[in-house]
Amino acid sequence: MTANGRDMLQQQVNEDDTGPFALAASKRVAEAVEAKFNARENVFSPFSAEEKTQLLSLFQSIATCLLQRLLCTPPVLHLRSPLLCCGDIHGSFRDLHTVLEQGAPFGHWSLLYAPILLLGDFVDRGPHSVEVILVLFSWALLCPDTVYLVRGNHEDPSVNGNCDLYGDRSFIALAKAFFGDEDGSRFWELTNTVFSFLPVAAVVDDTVFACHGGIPCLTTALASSAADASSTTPLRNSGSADLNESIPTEALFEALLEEEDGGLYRFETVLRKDTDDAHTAMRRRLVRELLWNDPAKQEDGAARHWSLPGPGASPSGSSTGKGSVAFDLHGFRCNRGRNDVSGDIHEFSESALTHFLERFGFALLLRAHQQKDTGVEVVKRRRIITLFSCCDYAYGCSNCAGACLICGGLIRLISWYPRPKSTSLSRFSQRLFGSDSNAPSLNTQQLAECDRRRFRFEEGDSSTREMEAAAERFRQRPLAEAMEYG
Ligand SMILES: [Mn+2]
Repeated sequence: MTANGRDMLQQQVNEDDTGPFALAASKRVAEAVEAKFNARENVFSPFSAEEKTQLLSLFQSIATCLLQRLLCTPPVLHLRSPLLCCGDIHGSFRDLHTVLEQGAPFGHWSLLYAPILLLGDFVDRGPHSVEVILVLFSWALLCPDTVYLVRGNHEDPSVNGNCDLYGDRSFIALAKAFFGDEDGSRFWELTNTVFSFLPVAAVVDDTVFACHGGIPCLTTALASSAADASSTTPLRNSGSADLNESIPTEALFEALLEEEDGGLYRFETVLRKDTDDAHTAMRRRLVRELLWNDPAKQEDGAARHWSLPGPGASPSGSSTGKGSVAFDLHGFRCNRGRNDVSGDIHEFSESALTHFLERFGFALLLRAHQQKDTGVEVVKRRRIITLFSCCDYAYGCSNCAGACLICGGLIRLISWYPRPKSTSLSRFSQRLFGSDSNAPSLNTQQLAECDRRRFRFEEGDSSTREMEAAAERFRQRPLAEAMEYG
């Protein structure tokens, strides 16, 4: 966290009576921001300078109070279904609004049907990162038992402060455009301070492991000491140039799962720091991988030992196979899809996934981090669900948004697309959020009776294919006809 952000928070924490005031501030901010939103046009009415000053002042109380709560929150949440799970929001207030509108009667945060777990990447790329944060932090404070935020790789100042990469859609640029340079910087710093305290994963019903990116590369203590004893043992990941960073052990990860004090896993940035001592480096790496890793699309790396590219080679050549690297003995390799050549972040194989799930007693991995045409994708023999909860992610990319409802051993996949500008939402949305008789019951009594290790997908492979086909139809037809999907 920046010195400035820390000072601001310390100053607020020292004031005893921030709690009730922050709750009132949250209500005011959530209502003020929602009132300005025109869902039909996907635009906000302008905030006056005075309103912005008030928002920032109220937000400081909200962030401070949220931070105090996060100080007492473990780094891995342990949650019970029913639970609505969402992936990347990326500054799309429209999609956050859709979730609330469909997830709560009258679209009011106090009436959510089921708790919501949001798996990170709240900011960057979309047009309304500032408004998303104002409302999300307000909800999180108002709804400690129904709104859960987990950190994504964009909840990091090294990423959301990167104007070179994200231009005027970077979070820092939007914050400055909204509040002005000085106040915008303060808002951005304060937000990133809260980000650094967010939990990094969640476990649902003791069975579903949820995080933004993917499973981390872990080693057994035995293998770790073998690596220490023999410098020639190639335990580090292929292509990894790290010198100060050891592979985290499974025991360390187990401790993280049960950790009461998240202090060891709170980092301003999860990207590599050369100044870390060995223990800090290992923990930072563990969090970085949870936030950044992806499942490998192809499993051919183990059989084909491609060499690393030489100096000056383009990392983007991986699509042809040239420059790709083999999985290491843990089933991980450089994440070439994200232009990683040094092993800072990884792709993991199906065997790595199988080992992870069996080792820690999970049935499946729920994650976000990658755009999918239908907003949701089930792969690796139904053991990975990817959620992406913002429509029209990038210009020219007319993807649907997705989410899933975990309930009583069932997982219902959900997919939606922006409503046509001039048409009512109701008929379309009812189909999406399941008002039919097959919708899972929200009777929590059933949860105790269900076999938590055996999830049944309400939308099977064929339905997934249907959704993909529907997404294709969306792209090819005028928006008004997209309403017919269901
Ligand atoms: Mn991401």
